[in-house]
Amino acid sequence: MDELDALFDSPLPENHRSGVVSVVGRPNVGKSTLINRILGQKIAIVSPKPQTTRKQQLGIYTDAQSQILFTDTPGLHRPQHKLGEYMVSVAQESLRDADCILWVVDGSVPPEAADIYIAETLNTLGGQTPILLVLNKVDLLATAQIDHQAAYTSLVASKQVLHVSALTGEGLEALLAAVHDTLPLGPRYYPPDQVSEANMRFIAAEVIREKIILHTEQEIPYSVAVEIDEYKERDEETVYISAIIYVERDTQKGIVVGKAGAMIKQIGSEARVELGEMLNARIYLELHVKVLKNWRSDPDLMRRLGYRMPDKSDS
Ligand SMILES: Nc1nc2c(ncn2[C@@H]2O[C@H](COP(=O)(O)OP(=O)(O)OP(=O)(O)O)[C@@H](O)[C@H]2O)c(=O)[nH]1
Ligand SMILES: [Mg+2]
Repeated sequence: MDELDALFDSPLPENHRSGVVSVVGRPNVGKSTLINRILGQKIAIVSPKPQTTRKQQLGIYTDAQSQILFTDTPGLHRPQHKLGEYMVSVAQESLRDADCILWVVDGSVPPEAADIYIAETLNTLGGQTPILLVLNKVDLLATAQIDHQAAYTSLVASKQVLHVSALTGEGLEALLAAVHDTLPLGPRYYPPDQVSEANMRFIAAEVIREKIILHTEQEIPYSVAVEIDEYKERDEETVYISAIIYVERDTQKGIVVGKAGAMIKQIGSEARVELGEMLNARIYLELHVKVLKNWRSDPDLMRRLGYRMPDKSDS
């Protein structure tokens, strides 16, 4: 808290820097984990399964010298349905406005086809924007093991390589310093205590979706969308949330509900605990499961669920 007070109280130095940092990489390399770790709190959901993040999300990091606006993006991959196309376009859009790009890779494994595809995308940007190559998950490398730095650096014209572990925090100070150096001089755009732009309805839907991803297998994590249809602060200590979980098929509904409702109870109780801690309130959470046939292939249904294609126009 003292640190935060100091940020509010002291004037900005003349050489204060700020800017937008696009965090891209293939699914599951740890982009969201990295941003949560840098901010010291969870603003983005995380899972061991790929394609967890679906929308661009801002993570605001403030210190005495700089304000860094990290944009977490969906993992870049070859899309197989309209939702995938949407996710990829969100990530590509984020590259356009960035002052700096963090290309996050899993440094514990060699590049995959998806990494090569991303490197090609980055190379078409023509070197206008500085790219930092971030080899994440170095905690998984045994000391004797060689990392895969050379294999990744050969793919892209990146001046700088950072070795980090989003899990342990190793290397993050050096990463922040390197990002700071790429940013232009600029003001503080957000108050120093603000870490995200997301509202509580969105966060609640995401936390519920994370619990579903963690407890389900195969197609279900990818087929689920969560909509908050009621969010009420009943009093200072109590929040009432009613959410609809959409799946694509009747069989999926059966699995998400579970035997005698066991699965949905488990998902609800984990989401309730986490949201309760976040909001420091007692949460009443009601979950309903509905089938919305093949919504991931239907642009109208996707829009209804909040996945709206970014405007392609240049204006
Ligand atoms: N060992 C280890 N695991 C990590 C590290 N960073 C992330 N992970 C794990 O990697 C998995 C994926 O992390 P996410 O942060 O969801 O990955 P992402 O890149 O945001 O994935 P998408 O949103 O699907 O694109 C999770 O199980 C994390 O716990 C790390 O530094 N070390
Ligand atoms: Mg993510």
